[in-house]
Amino acid sequence: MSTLSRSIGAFIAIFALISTSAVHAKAYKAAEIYTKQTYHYGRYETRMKAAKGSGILSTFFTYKNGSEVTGNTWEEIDLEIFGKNNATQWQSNVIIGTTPSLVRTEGVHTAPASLGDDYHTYAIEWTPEYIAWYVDGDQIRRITGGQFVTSLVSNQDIRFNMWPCNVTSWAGAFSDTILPIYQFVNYIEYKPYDSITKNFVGGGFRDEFNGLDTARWGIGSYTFNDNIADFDPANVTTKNGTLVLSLTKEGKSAYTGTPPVDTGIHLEAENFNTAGGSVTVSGGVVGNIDAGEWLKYSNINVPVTGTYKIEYRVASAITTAQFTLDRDGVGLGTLLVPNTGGWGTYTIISHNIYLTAGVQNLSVYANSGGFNIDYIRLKKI
Ligand SMILES: [Ca+2]
Ligand SMILES: [Ca+2]
Repeated sequence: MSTLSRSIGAFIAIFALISTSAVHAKAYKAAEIYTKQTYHYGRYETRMKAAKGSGILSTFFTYKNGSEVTGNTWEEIDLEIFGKNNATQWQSNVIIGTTPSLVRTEGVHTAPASLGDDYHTYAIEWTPEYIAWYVDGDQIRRITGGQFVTSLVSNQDIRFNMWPCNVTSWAGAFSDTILPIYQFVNYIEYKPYDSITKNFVGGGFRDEFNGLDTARWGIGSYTFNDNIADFDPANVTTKNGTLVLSLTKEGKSAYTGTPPVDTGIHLEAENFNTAGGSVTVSGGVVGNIDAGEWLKYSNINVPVTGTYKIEYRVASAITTAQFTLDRDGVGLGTLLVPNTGGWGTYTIISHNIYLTAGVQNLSVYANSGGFNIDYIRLKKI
């Protein structure tokens, strides 16, 4: 967001050359990581559990390093979850312009439930044609064309941070009685965009945060005017395949507990590992699925044993489509796909399936063809 960005500029310009003594200037310690490499058009997906509390932001964004230098073009795409109001709101932004004259488009979105109670899937799609934000597979905002799309021409790095903001009119008033608090991140996945096929393709990366890969990630060690805390490397930790960003009082330790288990799984249907038959992928969905064809998702790690609600976002213009979910070749449950009113009219259908913990292969097998599928999401109930 704007305030962060404005302030980052001021800070980096002034403090980049100053020793780490500046890091210990504030009474609170927050956390940030950023990729050392930069990326371009693609799909950026993460699953994270935001921190709750007024004045707090849990973020996932892309940023052109050096945007903050006066005279440079600013390029940034944000997804920022407010801790205020029980972490039910978040903001989408694109920031462009020539520093310090920035131009922003900001959207504030309300989620159906707190984003601080559980992990959710967040995705940013950045292409030459559009920028879109998704939560749990559902598109929440899309900008098609115009200056906010066409001005993003440079590579950007990927960042996560969690911090307390002193702009109370925007983030709410911070009180240190809520400390310590944490943002938990299960993974980040980047898939580049193929501008010819207009699909997101291989060649990116997925980081499960089984430890912090310091070849990939830099750790924030700075602050800026609107940040009530310093970014302190000590407050970036990983445990059990989870990145933890801590916000603490100075002198207190980072998270020492066991991170909450992420009992949700998000599968974009088009991300199948193998397909049987001649299905097609276009616009982020799989179509032309005929009877006997299937989509296989390999090495899915079911975190705990139990009953999962499994949801499928599907479309069909006929009444006979039907598929079976199978695990390593054994059928688990069959669903009829209703006529949703057209091939481009999507609805979510679901069933409850008992799954045992462990790594397994899940497949969607078309007993009867004639449906399109966008995503599959699993959540333990
Ligand atoms: Ca993980
Ligand atoms: Ca999809």
